[in-house]
Amino acid sequence: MVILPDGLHQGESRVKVVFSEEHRQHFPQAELWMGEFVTPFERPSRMEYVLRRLKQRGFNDIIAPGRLDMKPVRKLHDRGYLTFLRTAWDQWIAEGGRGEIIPTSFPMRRMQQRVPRHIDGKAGYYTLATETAITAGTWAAAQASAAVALTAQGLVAGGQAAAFALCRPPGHHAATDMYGGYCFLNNAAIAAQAFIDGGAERVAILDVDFHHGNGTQDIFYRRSDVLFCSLHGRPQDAFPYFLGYKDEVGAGEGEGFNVNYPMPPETGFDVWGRALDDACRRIRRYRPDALVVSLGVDAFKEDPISFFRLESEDFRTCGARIAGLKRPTLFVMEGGYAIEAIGLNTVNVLEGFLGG
Ligand code: 6XA
Ligand code: ZN
Repeated sequence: MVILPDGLHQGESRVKVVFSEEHRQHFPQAELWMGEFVTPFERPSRMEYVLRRLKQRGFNDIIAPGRLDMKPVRKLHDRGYLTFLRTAWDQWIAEGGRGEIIPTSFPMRRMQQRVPRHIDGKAGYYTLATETAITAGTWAAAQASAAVALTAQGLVAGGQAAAFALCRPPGHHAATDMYGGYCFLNNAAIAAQAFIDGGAERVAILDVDFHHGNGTQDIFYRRSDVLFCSLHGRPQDAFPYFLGYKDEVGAGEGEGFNVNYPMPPETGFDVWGRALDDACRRIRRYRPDALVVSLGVDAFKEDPISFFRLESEDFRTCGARIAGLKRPTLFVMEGGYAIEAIGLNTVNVLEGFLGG
């Protein structure tokens, strides 16, 4: 039997998975993509592909989340923002909304940053991108997704070496008071906060999703108790476009605790892997009590909305390098849209982590 970091035994103890069927309540019909309304890339069936592969590979310990503890959520997200998410659909319907909520006006340069009363304006105030529609069940699904993250976090805080929060909708673009990029509540950030609230002094978040984790960066930008490292498509060319540069290093107390690795189109594992190694070195030096991995697999070469060139096997190497950090580790699902391959790529990270 191979003894893995921090008490994981290969073949004996697989990573526990937390998952909720409630994600289905969020199923927008349309996403505005290059001038057309298309079926959203972030769709419920993504979860089926991941679950199928998990089960095929023996990850059978799949549990439902407990009730959502709003305490860490309220610590990180703005109160008005949470009220907006909870009430948006009803207000939209009451004010004549017919389809899904897609705002049309935004508080841009030199305009007022005051929350309007009208739902179109309010949604415009709280969003960072219009591809993400809000539907009747969005708030329920977002809460369930955060509950998935917190339940998995509880397993790790309780002594499990690792757990996988199979979250949908994803979270890393959700800022203190903004939704977008398919995200509403920042699941990884909420889990990191829960580690801190449970007594951790330092938590590292490693974001390997193709897109910059602007929301996570925003939430922890002035804090030194959470180190944030993000590998992503450079903002000149990739969503979310307006954050994710190398010179964003944190501010105040948080200076030096935000590390961005923006990379150009066509980046393959040679360059991406070096960035990962650098992030791992920084995380090791930081000596976190726990590690949260924002696990998107859209760095894959066939992802339809991304431009890196990772192969499926590279995700295994990625998992192995994360295991090398020897920290209690929580994996939190983010993006990945090459639908047939997201199961394989996600499970490869977990298997690489387990040493297989
Ligand atoms: C919008 C692209 C949203 C990307 C969402 C994502 N055109 N984030 O995968 O990780
Ligand atoms: Zn992504």
